[in-house]
Amino acid sequence: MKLFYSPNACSMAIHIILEEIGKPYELALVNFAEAAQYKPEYLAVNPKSKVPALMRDDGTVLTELPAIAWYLAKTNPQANLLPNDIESEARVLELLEYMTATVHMRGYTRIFRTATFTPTPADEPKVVEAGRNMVIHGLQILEPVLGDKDYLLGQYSIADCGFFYIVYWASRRANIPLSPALQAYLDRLLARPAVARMLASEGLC
Ligand SMILES: N[C@@H](CCC(=O)N[C@@H](CS)C(=O)NCC(=O)O)C(=O)O
Repeated sequence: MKLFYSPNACSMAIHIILEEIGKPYELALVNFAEAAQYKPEYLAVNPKSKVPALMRDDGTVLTELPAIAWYLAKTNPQANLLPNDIESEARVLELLEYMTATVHMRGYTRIFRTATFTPTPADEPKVVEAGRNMVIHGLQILEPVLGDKDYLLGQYSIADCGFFYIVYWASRRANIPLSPALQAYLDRLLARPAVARMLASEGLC
């Protein structure tokens, strides 16, 4: 199993899941600073030019964060990263889809890749502002799902591995203040050994 990743990218969610599972895996750095995601070598792995991508032992590649997360949880039931009932699975997929497709793609991407949203540099502050508002709205949608539980579903799951990067980016990349409940949630996740190993491996601590 090989994870194609970039440090501090959303691939960190899958990196955490692999650490939680605890089986041997390889990491392959896709160097965004060198635009490696657009080079033929990586296009042969993932023509979408995105991380995460997971190469399985038979050489086939799985892309899209929610699909990879679900696949890893289902193929490693001993890791207990996905409750074994249809309603919970649907809720986990609902959460991961919202985090990646809405909060990340529509919100954070406006903040981090601003120039791709407007041809007019003078408009960029407005694009960033719109992105920030989308992330803040996303956190307002997701926080009540957490409620006063330790983790989104009560028990720790792949949904929390996804929510980790959403909350971590707010705090460490986008300077978006966290509510006390979300700060406590982030601290809880940071205290997990698998998260600490991921951060160390990605050079983030
Ligand atoms: N929908 C994809 C999105 C992945 C994504 O946007 N990844 C970013 C890193 S956080 C990326 O690879 N960006 C490279 C680029 O757009 O050039 C997923 O869920 O996996």
